Amino acid sequence: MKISVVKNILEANDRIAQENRAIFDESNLLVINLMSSPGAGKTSLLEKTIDALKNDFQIGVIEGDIQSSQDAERIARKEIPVVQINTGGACHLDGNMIRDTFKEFVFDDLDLLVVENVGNLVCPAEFKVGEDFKAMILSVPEGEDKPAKYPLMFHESKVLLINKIDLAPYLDCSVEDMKKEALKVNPHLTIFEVSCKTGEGLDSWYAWLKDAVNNRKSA
Ligand SMILES: Nc1nc2c(ncn2[C@@H]2O[C@H](COP(=O)(O)OP(=O)(O)OP(=O)(O)O)[C@@H](O)[C@H]2O)c(=O)[nH]1
Ligand SMILES: [Mg+2]
Ligand SMILES: [Zn+2]
Repeated sequence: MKISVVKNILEANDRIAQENRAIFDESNLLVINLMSSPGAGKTSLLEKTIDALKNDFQIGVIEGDIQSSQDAERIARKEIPVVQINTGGACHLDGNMIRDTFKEFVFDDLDLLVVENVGNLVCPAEFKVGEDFKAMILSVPEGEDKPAKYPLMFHESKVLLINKIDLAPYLDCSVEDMKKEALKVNPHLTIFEVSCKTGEGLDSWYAWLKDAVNNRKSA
């Protein structure tokens, strides 16, 4: 009985996500659902990515947090459209919450919409919001055992950014092993090794993302 209740919630959410998707499709908008545990660097990656690509594309951001608007304030400094969702306790975003932000955006004016999910390595991976794909960050201090212990997010993501590689020399953690462990869970992952602090590795991510936005626009 319990299992069927959970299944119904996920099925209902999938339907709403599909409706969101149809609306994004009308504007050929690339939508990324960005996930990670708290503090892995989602907002830092967004700040860097906006700086690098804001002359090429119109970017919008939806910030999801349990409480506070600090992340939205960081993004608003970049002078791009941003909406903060406060889930008031819920530890992930769902399709309905995303839909509630639609009145704040003009999607025809955007090329890329990034949804920064609530910091949580578990259930955000279960809920679609209408995204083209999920991307996740694993930061070096979290350790190389995370893909094996929290496999769903790695399994559901198309892109993995291994962030904070600048810290690797100070930790007993090998970026190579992190990569290997992630690929064991999902051999199809596209992986970038980056530091949002030093900027190392970010150029390949920007180039990949530019292609993804352009492909979406011409689809
Ligand atoms: N050394 C180092 N620190 C980083 C790097 N990227 C982010 N940080 C720091 O990590 C902390 C958390 O970064 P955020 O970007 O706020 O992380 P987040 O995933 O958005 O956090 P939540 O939204 O709270 O889940 C901040 O103090 C950042 O400055 C990095 O590549 N190297
Ligand atoms: Mg954040
Ligand atoms: Zn949750």
